[in-house]
Amino acid sequence: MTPTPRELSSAIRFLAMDAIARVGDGHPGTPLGAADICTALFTRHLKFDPANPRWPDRDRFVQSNGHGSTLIYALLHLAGYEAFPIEQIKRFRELGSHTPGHPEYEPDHGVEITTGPLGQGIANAAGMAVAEAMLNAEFGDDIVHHHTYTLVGDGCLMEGIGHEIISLAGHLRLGRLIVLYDANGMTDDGAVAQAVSEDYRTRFACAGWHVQECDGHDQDAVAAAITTAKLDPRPSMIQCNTTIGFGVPRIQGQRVAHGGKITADDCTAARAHLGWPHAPFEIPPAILAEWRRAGQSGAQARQAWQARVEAMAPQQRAKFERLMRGELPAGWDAALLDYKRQAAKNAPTQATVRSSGEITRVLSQAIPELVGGAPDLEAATQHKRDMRPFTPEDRTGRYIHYGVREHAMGAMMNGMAAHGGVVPYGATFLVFSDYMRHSMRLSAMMSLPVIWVFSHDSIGIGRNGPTHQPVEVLASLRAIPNLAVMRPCDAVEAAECWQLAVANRHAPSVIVNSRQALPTVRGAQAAGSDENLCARGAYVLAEPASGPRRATLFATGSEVALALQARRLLQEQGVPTAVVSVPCWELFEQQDAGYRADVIGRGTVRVAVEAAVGLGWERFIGEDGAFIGMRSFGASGAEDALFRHFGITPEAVVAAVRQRLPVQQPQAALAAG
Ligand SMILES: Cc1ncc(C[n+]2csc(CCOP(=O)(O)OP(=O)(O)O)c2C)c(N)n1
Repeated sequence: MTPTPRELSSAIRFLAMDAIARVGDGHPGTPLGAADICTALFTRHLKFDPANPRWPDRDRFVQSNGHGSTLIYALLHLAGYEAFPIEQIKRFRELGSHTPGHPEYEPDHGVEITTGPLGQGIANAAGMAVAEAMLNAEFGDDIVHHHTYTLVGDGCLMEGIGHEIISLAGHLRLGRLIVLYDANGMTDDGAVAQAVSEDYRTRFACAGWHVQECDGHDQDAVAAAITTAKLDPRPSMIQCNTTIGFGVPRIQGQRVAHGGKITADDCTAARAHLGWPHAPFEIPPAILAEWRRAGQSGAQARQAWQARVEAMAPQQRAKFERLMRGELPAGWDAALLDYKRQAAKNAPTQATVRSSGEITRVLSQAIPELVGGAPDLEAATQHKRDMRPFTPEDRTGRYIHYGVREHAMGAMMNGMAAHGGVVPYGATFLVFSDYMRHSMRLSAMMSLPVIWVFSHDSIGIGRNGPTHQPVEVLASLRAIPNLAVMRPCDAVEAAECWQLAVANRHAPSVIVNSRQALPTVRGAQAAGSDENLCARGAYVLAEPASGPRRATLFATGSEVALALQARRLLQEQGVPTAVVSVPCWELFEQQDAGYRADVIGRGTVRVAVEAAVGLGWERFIGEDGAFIGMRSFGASGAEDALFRHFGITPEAVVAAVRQRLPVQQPQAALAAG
């Protein structure tokens, strides 16, 4: 007999419940409450093929309320994903399992993105929908036409990032984005009404969304609403009214259902309540078969799609397949190298943010899939250049006007990178990176190739004052594992940092630029060679003019020129001094010990200079070295006045070196002794 819809969703409920009961913790409320919504989606709508999890034209499913992760694990198991046999469900939350506490990005196994920090998932989904719309515009419905579904709870909609996305996705008319809102009226603290009084339906509607409401436990109603949603050109929100913890008599509809413990008695009571006589982790064959049938239903569509890809014009097909592999066009960096050579030759004195903007113009011509944006800072960051905007009317544009929405930009870029087929970068002021810090952290955790570009990187911005002058941000970004934080010192290094960032398709990069003009210091050195010195993370920019090195000055970005001035003064005073440019700590740490030792110059007096707090510089300067930088927030004033006021000057560097130089015995005295 064909299983009933309720039996299909009960399979999810009991897998989730038994997994949570077994390990002793987890969040039962979401999987129990949203099981019917997801059953309707997976068995009647979702276009996917568990045998080919990476099928480019699959629908994307993002469980934004990641705390209820047993829901997606149960779905992946039931649908037949290889990495999710029943043993994995039993190993929920165990070290090394595919079933960690929150879903972790595993595109080879059906987990499209890491979720857990509430609101990220819905924003990732919007980014995926943007990528889909762009690729659809280029390759047509036959090759790219899929939906992005995201299951969200109240938490995702309460978060500010959720609101940014509602607003922007509505504006951009991301019609193939469908939000399934698990409206259970509960959060961890209890009733949503304790903290919310607006009507979400109205909120979505006035942002330009298509809005429906249905009984989230009526699978026919949910499936019908999805059908209607697909037909509407606007993004859709379906408010699915549910009971949190559905099916467990003690907890359903209660606050405790959100994250409370599930006992053996609860499991027994739920079995009686829902008519599920089966043992823990046992799914009756007929029910499993029906789920597997749903899992296999996409195979034919995928094969038909594959045939259409094979019938594409060879050039178009080659491009599509290259994009899907995440490869860059052949020779993508030729024009960039040319830019670098020109910069070395012309030695401009200009802000690195200007160079960075010029570079994006070069790169956007060489890499058509480059997708840019800056949250309302187009003029200040200059990274739009010739790019046309991506709008509801024109999906071929590659520049997104995010509006003043850093959170949205950050998480959408992650979504785009996870979707594939586009290369996202986003630019804003360094001090506002904190608004997207969580997205940055997640990009590093997932190793997504997102390029985070910043400008206005220090007190060098001058009169805008301490609110806009980052001092602690470099240190805090450097603390994020797997994130290459690069701070170029001139146009040449800017080109090198961009080359590294774009080439790295397996991790995110950060490029931090100055607002103030900086001289080209790599001119002569870079003129004769295309070698990317920034790839080493740190390198000797200037050797001592004569004699063995006695002092080593480390600097990044705008302070490299300052260090060179200090070196000149020291050389005049007879102190052989080297200057080391340190564009990227992360890359330097990957060099071999011999190279690092050569650069660091132990046994010499070591001074680092950076217009930021000194946290972490000990690794370069050792315990006896000096750090010249910021010890407080900045201030409003002229750039030059600020550098003097905070003691970040060549003279201060010279004084710090001289204080630390061992007294040299006169030669005559040594000989006599
Ligand atoms: C940014 C963020 N803040 C806080 C949390 C902790 N947290 C996890 S779930 C949750 C409540 C979410 O409520 P809801 O989305 O309604 O989930 P439900 O109660 O339906 O399971 C909170 C506060 C989090 N994961 N992310």
